[in-house]
Amino acid sequence: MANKEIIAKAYEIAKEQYATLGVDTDAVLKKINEIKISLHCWQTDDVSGSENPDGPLSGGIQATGNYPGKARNVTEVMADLEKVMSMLPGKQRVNVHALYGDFSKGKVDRDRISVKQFQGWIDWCKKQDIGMDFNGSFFSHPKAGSGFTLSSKNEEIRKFWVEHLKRSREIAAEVGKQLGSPCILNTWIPDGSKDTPVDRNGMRSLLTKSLDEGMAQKFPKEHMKDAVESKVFGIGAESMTVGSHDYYLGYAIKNNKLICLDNGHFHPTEVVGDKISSCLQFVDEVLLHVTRPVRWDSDHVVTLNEEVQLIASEIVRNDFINRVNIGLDFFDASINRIGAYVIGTRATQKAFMIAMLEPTSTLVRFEENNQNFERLALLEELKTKPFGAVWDYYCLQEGVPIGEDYITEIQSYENEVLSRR
Ligand code: RNT
Ligand code: ZN
Repeated sequence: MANKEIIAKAYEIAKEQYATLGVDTDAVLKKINEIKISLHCWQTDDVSGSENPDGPLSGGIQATGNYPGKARNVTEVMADLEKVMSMLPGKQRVNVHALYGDFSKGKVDRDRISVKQFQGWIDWCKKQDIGMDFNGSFFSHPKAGSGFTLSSKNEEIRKFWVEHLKRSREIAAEVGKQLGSPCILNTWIPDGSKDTPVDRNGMRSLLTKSLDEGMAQKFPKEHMKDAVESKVFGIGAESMTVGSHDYYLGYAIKNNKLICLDNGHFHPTEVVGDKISSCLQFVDEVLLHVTRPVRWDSDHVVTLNEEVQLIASEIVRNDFINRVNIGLDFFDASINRIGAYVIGTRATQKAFMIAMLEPTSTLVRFEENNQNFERLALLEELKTKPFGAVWDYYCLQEGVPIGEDYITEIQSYENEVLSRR
């Protein structure tokens, strides 16, 4: 167990070291609480959901592994998320997929869902005193079996998914209204083609038609905001994705929507950190899906790496905190799932804290004076400043496990709760 006195002492030393760079660590400890991360509910159960938990996951995404103890119903999903939040400093939000409704009073299809199936989530969020985001689920469903949903040339199928989009937006608006915090409704569809398609334009025209129809109803932005999420490829849709980045960025700009940037959805050397200041020239807000792409998989548990660091640094440097909504998107079925959340969320929070501990104005001055050696040197030196001491002290202040102490806590939860499932 971490020694609290040592943590406090280490913080005092770190504080002095950062002060010599012109950085006020006490101010950082306050500001870091402005970062609210939306916890995706789907890491609890490998994107199974409550609608058809034993059905196959489809739509070009895959959760690999069979670590025991996954949540088997919404009650367990909530219990696991409560456990996760008890080990995280600061306040989070929760991000719910339409797959995770309460269908105990009868199953309704995706074109029939309403707030009724999600009132339990809203009430739970009220109890946790957190905001909630929402997603329509355009996969793991027989009507998505052909690989096309909103861009389907089958009119019955296309209409079905348009109705799902409409209903998802209505639910989101009600969520935001009841919770007094805007609900971000993200739309991602798996539509794409395994092999080289011929009528790319036809599919994209249909997608535009469907989005226009599905999003025709206006809601106050205090209640809900639409985001659209692009992707470069999916498993079984390697040759073309209807909702590509060009497509959705254009749609978002033209229709005043949020663009959702998932950092697992781009070519490997493209970085989302570079896209934020580009997109924010033309859209009001961005939604992030923070993840860790590894080879073909876009959804490994987030770790503190350069990619995530650039995302956080760009947001903090430019004071974009109120224009960037931060969500997570990963699903690893091969390790303790609670542990996956705690690692991934803390890694994201750490990236933001490191960004806040940067003497940005000094670096910008170097840059503007063409002192690029000095800029590179300071960026390198910052990497080994005692960030960890500030982080540990933050956890101490927040009353959550310090450093690796969460390992034993998660092991106990595994022994007492997860292993009994
Ligand atoms: C898939 C997208 C999408 C999903 C979730 C489950 O590639 O990233 O965000 O992961 O909606
Ligand atoms: Zn995503």
